[in-house]
Amino acid sequence: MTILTKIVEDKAKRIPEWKEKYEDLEVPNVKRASFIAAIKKSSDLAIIAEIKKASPSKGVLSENFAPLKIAEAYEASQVTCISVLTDEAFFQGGFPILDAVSDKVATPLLCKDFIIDPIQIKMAALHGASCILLIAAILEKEELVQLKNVADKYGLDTLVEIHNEDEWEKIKDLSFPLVGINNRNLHTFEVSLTTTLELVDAVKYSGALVISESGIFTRSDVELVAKAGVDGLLVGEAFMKTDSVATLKEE
Ligand code: IGP
Repeated sequence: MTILTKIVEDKAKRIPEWKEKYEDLEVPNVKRASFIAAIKKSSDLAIIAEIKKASPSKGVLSENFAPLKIAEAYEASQVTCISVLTDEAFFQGGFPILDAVSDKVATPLLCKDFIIDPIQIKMAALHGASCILLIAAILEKEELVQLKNVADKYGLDTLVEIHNEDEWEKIKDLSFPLVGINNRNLHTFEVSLTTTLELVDAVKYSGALVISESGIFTRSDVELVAKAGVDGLLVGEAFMKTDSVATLKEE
């Protein structure tokens, strides 16, 4: 069993408890900072900076994890958007973190989780997200359509994530406006920026905005994927470890 399968099994177990807690709550009709609009508006390469305490592949990334301080530092560095890990079991994140960050900053927020059920999208909306992640590797085509519709209903944008040609084939006629190419294989944890280089042309040709996700550490990594034509980057570990948005942004 791969780690991704384990994560999804764990999520499935928690759904009943979340349904009970959140099903009757109304999502207020609030004006959310638009995630996709922020990426479109960014004249430079968009940067989505992630708040991630730990990961199953790397263990704890930040010993003195202070999510609100990180969020403020990200906002001060004028990142385009912020991604907040809300998975507890494997990434030591949580919805309370998303909630607190959304109170603190105006930067559009991505709820970074393994979404398999509409209730999780409601939770993202209730805790201040502007965008949700849908992972093509764990969802059937019909589920992707259904979950995207739920996000639309709550006024949330959707970032759909792919890692290979088959996943692109699965989503390519669904007209997702924002597509992430994950350089990390979530089954094996192997990371290669070649993944972005191989998929970027097809995704761009469809008219979607393209984000290169994971494994970006150096200025030359940035240049490699930027040259390939992506619209933005999603960076976690490099920022969590070095607190260095500037090193990737500066020429
Ligand atoms: C960030 P990195 O290698 O910079 O820390 O990666 C982000 O792309 C990664 O956390 C991620 C992720 C995911 C996490 C991409 N897709 C799906 C959980 C679920």
